[in-house]
Amino acid sequence: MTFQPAAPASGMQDVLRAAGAQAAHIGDLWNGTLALCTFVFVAIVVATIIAVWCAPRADAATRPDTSSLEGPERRIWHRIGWATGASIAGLLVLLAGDVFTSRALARLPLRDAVDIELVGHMWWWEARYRDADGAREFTTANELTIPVGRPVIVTLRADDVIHSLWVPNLAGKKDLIPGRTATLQLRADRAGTYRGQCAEFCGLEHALMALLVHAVPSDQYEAWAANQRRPAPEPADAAARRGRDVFLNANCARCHAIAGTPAQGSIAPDLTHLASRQTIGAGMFPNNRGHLAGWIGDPQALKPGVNMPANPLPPDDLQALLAYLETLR
Ligand code: HEC
Ligand SMILES: [Cu+2]
Repeated sequence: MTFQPAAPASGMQDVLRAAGAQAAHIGDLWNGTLALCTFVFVAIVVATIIAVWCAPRADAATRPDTSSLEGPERRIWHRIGWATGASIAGLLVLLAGDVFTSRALARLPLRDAVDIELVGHMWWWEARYRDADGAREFTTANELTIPVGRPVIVTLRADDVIHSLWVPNLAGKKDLIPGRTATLQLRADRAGTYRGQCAEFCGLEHALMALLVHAVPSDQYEAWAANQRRPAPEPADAAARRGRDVFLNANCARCHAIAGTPAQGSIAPDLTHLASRQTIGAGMFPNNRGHLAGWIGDPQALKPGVNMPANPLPPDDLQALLAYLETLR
């Protein structure tokens, strides 16, 4: 299989390039830990060199000069005491850094947060944007769009097996455990597309289970959300209309939903606004006609083990179906 990951424009899973408040706290903890450990490492190397340098030397002809060992034992115990104290102090500093980081992470202001329920499936992500007003809710898959500067509460659930969400540029890692819910709070402070990855082995396609997070300015987010709330647009031309019939008559609707049509399957990604996503197959392939055609014809060839059957369609039907899918903006 030739595998060309659909690389996002920025933020290729880089913990050291924080693009949000939570990742910045974790980055600070990392930098502090690295600085302290580097200092300890250098100190130990220097002490070792000094000890080797000053050690008594001998060869066949001369007896070792052990005079440096004849100092009072108290002095050696002193040094051991100091070194032990310094080690404990260093560990306490790390512990304090850890505690303060946890507190900082828990203190993200959450007023006016975007509320997203993210469900891990083998091997894709279902995202429900929740709202106190049920009519404003909508569902999408594999790509989140969030407003820059506004907090996001991601409620995590797993449908089948354990998964883990990790978008390193934005936040730490959190497990999705069947039967439990967890939450991850984050805020993007810089616009960009950040790649996340399932970080807990969840089966055959674990490595091909990515999630893109698009952080965009607030007005762009509102426009995107308003569009996602709308049902799929009515196909404008004959080819797309025929494509919709192909979709509804093939078995696609058993698994997939397209709002505004009779297709209401709920065990696979919602396709209502498929064309507004950059990738297909959980961040794996660019969302274009060629990859869609390959995916629909033989998804196993692109993502072995995937829970979607092959759909050998007559070429005309396939072209019409592709034309229809491209209208799902
Ligand atoms: C048995 C259930 C099932 C059927 C039937 C099915 N699919 Fe899928 N489909 C899936 C699953 C599961 C995925 C997610 C796969 C993954 O990424 O691991 C998927 C993914 C997709 C995607 C990529 C969506 C995304 O955002 O990544 C497209 C497009 C798609 N299917 C189109 C179709 C079409 C068109 C048909 C009918 C010809 C169809 N599917 C039939 C289960 C199904
Ligand atoms: Cu997973």
